[in-house]
Amino acid sequence: MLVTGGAGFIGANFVHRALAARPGLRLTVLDALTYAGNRDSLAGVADRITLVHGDVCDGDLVDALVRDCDTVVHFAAESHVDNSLQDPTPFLRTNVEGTFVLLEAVRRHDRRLHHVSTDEVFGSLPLRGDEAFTEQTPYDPSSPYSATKAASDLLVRAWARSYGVRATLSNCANNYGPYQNVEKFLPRQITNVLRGQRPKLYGTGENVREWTHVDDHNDAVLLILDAGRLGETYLIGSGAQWSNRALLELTLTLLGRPADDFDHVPDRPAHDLRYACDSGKIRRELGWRPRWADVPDGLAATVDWYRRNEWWWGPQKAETEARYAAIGR
Ligand code: NAD
Ligand code: TDX
Repeated sequence: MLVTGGAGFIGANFVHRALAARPGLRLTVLDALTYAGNRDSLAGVADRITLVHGDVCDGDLVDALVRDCDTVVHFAAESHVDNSLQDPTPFLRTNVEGTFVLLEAVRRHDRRLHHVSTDEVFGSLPLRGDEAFTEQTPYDPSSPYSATKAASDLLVRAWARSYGVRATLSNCANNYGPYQNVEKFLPRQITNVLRGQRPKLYGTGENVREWTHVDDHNDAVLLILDAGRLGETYLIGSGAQWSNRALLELTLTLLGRPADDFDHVPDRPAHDLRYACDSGKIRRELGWRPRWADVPDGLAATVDWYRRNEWWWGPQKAETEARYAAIGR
């Protein structure tokens, strides 16, 4: 198996999970080790994998790696909305061109591909109401990040239809869990509190996200690899919708701080109001169920992980907060 972006948050958790689930698996990670990639996330399994430090846009390298595997799981991406608003260039390159390069290699060598994507491609739902995205919802991305993910999804669908590439796609809701970069909402707030800094809430904090534990996401990916129908898209989400404000208050409480001990900062431009996925298809067809359906339990475990693993997140923290300070958030 070739895992692109396997030194990132979801990819590294996937590598751990896939090796545990499939003891004989031979696994290669292709990762450019950008600011978001971290060898330390793979420390416990370093002797069981091959880590190739390289770029998914490098056609010759990708061709050789794809030729030598049966299955490709594609996580590699630029993944942070705020960064995409500051400079979209690497998003176009990695998310669009990188997926194109991979698709061409998969096509040449007739390999199985699973493409990992996000519910952000569908845009924003109204704040109130119980509407949710489905596999049929038209794409309507708001940010440069989600627009490039949407483009990559459409390339995968077209390569499956036009060339018979054996591909599946998944669009998952917001993930949380170990090894998530401290630029993202929950790790940023948890590590702020652990460092004695006040958490930062964008705008009013009424925006709603559906929080899915990274292990539940990765179990879904493993199920799709085993039994997903080729050419199909599967939406993945725990069903647990939380406003940013409510989740921040819970985080503060878990860390023993008053629930209102945070700062409001200016809102993100084009800030999507609400995401929610109807994951009925993967539940019905593949029997997927989230094991961490209860966010307070999953968040408590995640807070505990960040408490115990400052060696992992400490080196990223100052630079990340300096980037936020530069944009006033
Ligand atoms: P991440 O930013 O933590 O990790 C991305 C990884 O890709 C890093 O290891 C980075 O070094 C690597 N990478 C970046 N550019 C590369 C390049 N040109 N060549 C090779 N490797 C490169 O991201 P994540 O949160 O783990 O997200 C992984 C995937 O899951 C992305 O495709 C993202 O769109 C999708 N996704 C994320 C979430 C979420 O909540 N984080 C939810 C749904 C879907
Ligand atoms: O400091 C913050 N304060 C804050 O209020 C940060 C970093 C974020 N927020 C808000 C913005 C969002 O409404 O919290 C919410 C979550 O923010 P992010 O962690 O940046 O996630 P989001 O923009 O929702 O996108 C995430 O989920 C979908 C991932 O980063 C994407 O890669 C994934 O595709």
